[in-house]
Amino acid sequence: MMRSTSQCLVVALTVLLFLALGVASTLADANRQEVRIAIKARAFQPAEVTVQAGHEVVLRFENHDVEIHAFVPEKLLEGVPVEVGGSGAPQFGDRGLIRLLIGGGGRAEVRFVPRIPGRYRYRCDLPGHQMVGHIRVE
Ligand SMILES: [Cu+2]
Repeated sequence: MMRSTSQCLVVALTVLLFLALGVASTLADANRQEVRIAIKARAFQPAEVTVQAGHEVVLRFENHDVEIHAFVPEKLLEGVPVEVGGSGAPQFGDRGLIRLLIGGGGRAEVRFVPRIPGRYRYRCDLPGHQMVGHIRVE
């Protein structure tokens, strides 16, 4: 009886160890990609960035304009878990992040793991802005 209890304990501890290692490796994704996108004079710069599928991406938006802008992903983040940080104001819908407002001089970051390769459009939907950018997932 004692023996099987200690065997169970060893198995349980081993499972916990693997879980902990898994969590740690997720938190410290060695292939995490940080992408800086400046917003200046009603334009996303650079207008296109490339990231790798399957690894965490951190999009860092820096709004250098005085006016407010928005990050509106068209398909990229549909059904994708997203973490938003910084001074942005995110709006979520049934299928995830639909819009992130970034005030004048503001900074905001969007973390997610892209899964499906493709070239995804995003835009700023504020009246008259006509700002478009692309995120290529390879
Ligand atoms: Cu704008």
